[in-house]
Amino acid sequence: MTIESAEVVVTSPGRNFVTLRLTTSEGVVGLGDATLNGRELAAASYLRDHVAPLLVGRDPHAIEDTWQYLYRGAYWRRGPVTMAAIAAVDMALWDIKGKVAGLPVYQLLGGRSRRGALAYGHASGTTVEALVTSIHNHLDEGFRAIRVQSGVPGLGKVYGVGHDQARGQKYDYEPAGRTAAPVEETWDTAAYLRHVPGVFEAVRSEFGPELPLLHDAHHRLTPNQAAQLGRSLEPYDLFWLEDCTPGENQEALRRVRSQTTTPLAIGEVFNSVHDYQTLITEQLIDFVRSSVTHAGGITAVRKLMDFAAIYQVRSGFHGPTDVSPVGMAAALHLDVAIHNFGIQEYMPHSAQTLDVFRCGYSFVDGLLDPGEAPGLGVELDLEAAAAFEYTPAYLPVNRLRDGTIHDW
Ligand code: CS2
Ligand code: MG
Repeated sequence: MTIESAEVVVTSPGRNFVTLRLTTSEGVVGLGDATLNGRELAAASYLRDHVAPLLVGRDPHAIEDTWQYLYRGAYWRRGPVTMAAIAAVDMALWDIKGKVAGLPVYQLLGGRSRRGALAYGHASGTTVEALVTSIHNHLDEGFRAIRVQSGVPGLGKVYGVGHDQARGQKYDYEPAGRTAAPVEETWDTAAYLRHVPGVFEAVRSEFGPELPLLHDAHHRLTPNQAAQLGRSLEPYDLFWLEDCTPGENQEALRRVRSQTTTPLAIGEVFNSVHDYQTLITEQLIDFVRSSVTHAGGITAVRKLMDFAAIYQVRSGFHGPTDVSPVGMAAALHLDVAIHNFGIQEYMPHSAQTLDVFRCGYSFVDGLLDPGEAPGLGVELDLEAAAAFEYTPAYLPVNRLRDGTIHDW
């Protein structure tokens, strides 16, 4: 059996997705996700123009060799575009291998280590009252862990806060705006640091001490500000504080870690184990945030998590709607198989998206499960996909009140 065709499908059912579709000489189809929010066409071109021609004729079972061939053979290593493209190939090959074996991918990764993957949902509100309603909505939907994001008095739109929902309304927040250029938002760290502890005080008094609560600072703080926030949130016993400070400077986390016991999660913008090396070996973080889509695929993320296990660092894979259902499925197969699982982010995709990507995974009683279909368990409806043309969409840009560009 060989790879007979490699097709890149860019579709946009409500938001843009990049999917690699491999077909073997025996007609087995494998899918992989290469969606890079705001830079989708770069990943699509890397795959279509530079990788797809090299795949035709290769043995689809040679997953490790293909990964090394694409990583070392590119010469220019790492980076979000390269690693999303390699991830898509890797996922598609695992999908094929599972389908040929007649087994769900998690069985090829060592079988189940747990009944299902604990998921967390995204609650938000422009006010504390709206946030409380959103948390109730997520509990009603079956979530047993909740990410809490709030508006900040005096600021307009801020990261992670969708439109306020009434009781029973579903959360919907796609940050990438379909505009010719990124929307600009205003940020004020001091106002945010003053406001957040009170938000968690209100949430804890409404929902009690046991509900696992998470918060995403989205790369916006200096190490010292991150330490200040981590310490101010200790009374509220967070499951994790995410992206408290830009993690590229891994040593910066030494300062944060020395000042607070609030658990730390970092890495959704990382794409290689090298981005984590100091963070993991010095135990500066508690959770690895990469998605399978952005960090080189199942092969690479499994190795990353085996490395993290030595230092008792657990998984918390990135799972927003800009990871496609194929990327989410790939994460779920790892989630149920690896020993050092932590939690799985889960922003349910829209009905429009699920008309294009037919998924075999499920969310029941707070747990996600990849299902028992052979391979990854997701099918791509090409006809439905063709109905949704790519539309440029950009993530917002943040500026401080004086106009200085800041991390969004
Ligand atoms: C966020 C992401 O889910 C998260 O933790 O940081 O939603 C992030 O904003 C988006 O993936 C950007 O496309
Ligand atoms: Mg995040």
